[in-house]
Amino acid sequence: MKGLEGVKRVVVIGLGMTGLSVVNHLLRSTQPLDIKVIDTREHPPGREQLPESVALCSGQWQMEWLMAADLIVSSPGIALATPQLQQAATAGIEIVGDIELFARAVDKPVVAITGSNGKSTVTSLVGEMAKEAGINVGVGGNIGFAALDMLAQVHDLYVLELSSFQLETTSNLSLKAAAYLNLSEDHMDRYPGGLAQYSAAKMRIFDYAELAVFNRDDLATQPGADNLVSEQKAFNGDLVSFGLNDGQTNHTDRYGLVMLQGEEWLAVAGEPIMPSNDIALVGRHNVANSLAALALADAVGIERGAACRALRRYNGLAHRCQLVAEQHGVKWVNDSKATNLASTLAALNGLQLNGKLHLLVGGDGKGADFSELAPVLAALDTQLYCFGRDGNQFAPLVSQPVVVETMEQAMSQAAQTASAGDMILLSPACASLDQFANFMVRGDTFVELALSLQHQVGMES
Ligand code: UMA
Ligand code: ADP
Repeated sequence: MKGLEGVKRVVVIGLGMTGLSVVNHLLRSTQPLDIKVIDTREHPPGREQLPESVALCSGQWQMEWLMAADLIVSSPGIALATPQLQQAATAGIEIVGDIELFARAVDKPVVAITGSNGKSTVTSLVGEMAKEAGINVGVGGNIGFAALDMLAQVHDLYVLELSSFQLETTSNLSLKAAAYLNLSEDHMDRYPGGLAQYSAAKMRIFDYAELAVFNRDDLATQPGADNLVSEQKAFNGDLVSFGLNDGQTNHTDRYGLVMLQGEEWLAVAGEPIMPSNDIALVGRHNVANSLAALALADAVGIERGAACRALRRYNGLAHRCQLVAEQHGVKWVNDSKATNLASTLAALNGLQLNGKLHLLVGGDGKGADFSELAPVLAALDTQLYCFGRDGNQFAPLVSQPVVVETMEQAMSQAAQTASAGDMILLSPACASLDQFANFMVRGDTFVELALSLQHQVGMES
């Protein structure tokens, strides 16, 4: 198999979505490989789908397997700093991730997207633009469809969402274009070196990119911005930026906004393309996301007309600021994918309500500092409901928080006090893993309960 020359014994760490895709990818190879899987969970999710020919050790590490491997393929949920992996690395055993295997195997153009927020939105937008142009496109990666599974079918273009975890174990990913959307605090529990270490992982997306797309409203995303980190490779490709202004201060500022007869338009190099109000997605952050998607679409030659049709039509993924119920004048909005502070701030930015905002926050805070939320909440008429393991970290941000254990309790209290004109918004600024299997289950639970509670709005118990 290309990129696996001389490899016989492969140990895959993790049997989630990634681990299983790695095993299936390796099994598609004609090269004789001895594949073993280790997952530290007692009951890893992929067990039932694992072919019998592949040995599994679950609930613990199997150091004998690990130290005898020619190659270790580690899942993104496992930190490279884990002592067992460090021991293998010190012994000179190569450790890669699924995206590195994808990079070694793929033979069609690839564009990739990273950033703290907006990755899935931009990834799916570029996918929609390509489909609209009649291109047979594969869309995957961190978005929830393992990258290697895309290789089981033939595509002419790949759009890849990449997390910092995936980029840490990727070294040779050639890209037609790469976008780094924005940087804000997230996953601090995995980055003891703080934001600089987290950003350095994201910057790796530019290592072999022909074109770098960065955010001129967030210059931390510009190649080389993290020159504090010595291992950063110098970027030699082309550069373009996107931003919520007319740019044009230098040649890289191609994707921006212009005013035309009193109306705001998306523009490329100052040329108006379409009114920003025609974008089906709502919110200022989605204008920025649309510009980034346009830049990537242009880089792979997607016809501009098709790209604009996709922007007019595509109204987004579930669990991102989605209106899911409206009764008695009260809106219930599911933003379960807001798993960090910046995404919650984006949901609150420009929010205009006649009534009160009932904001549900909490879960696994991943070591973040939430104090930036306090002035934003003070400027809105807000009742804050705090739930989950780290819910109490939000309580000091407002004068009269409601602190409960579960999201369900928060929702029933909000339903009792809400009245016409109010919004009940789940935008938790935290991961869900303390109380839910993932953010989708948390969002689905919110929707289910919203649909039953919406009729009880305003009925004090
Ligand atoms: N785990 C163990 N022991 C193991 C292996 C995993 O305890 O031996 C735990 C991890 O710590 C983690 C969980 O199991 O809590 C899942 O880890 P995993 O690496 O097996 O995850 P996958 O099921 O393969 O899903 C991963 C991404 N998950 C993570 O990076 C944690 C998915 O992104 C991604 O969609 C999928 O690969 C396909 O590429 C999810 C995510 O939360 C949506 N990503 C983070 C984010 O977006 O913020 C980075
Ligand atoms: P990601 O894949 O990076 O998590 P998503 O597109 O799934 O990004 O959106 C995650 C959360 O971030 C949602 O709450 C969404 O409303 C918010 N969001 C989307 N784009 C941006 C952006 N450009 N800046 C800030 N928040 C954003």
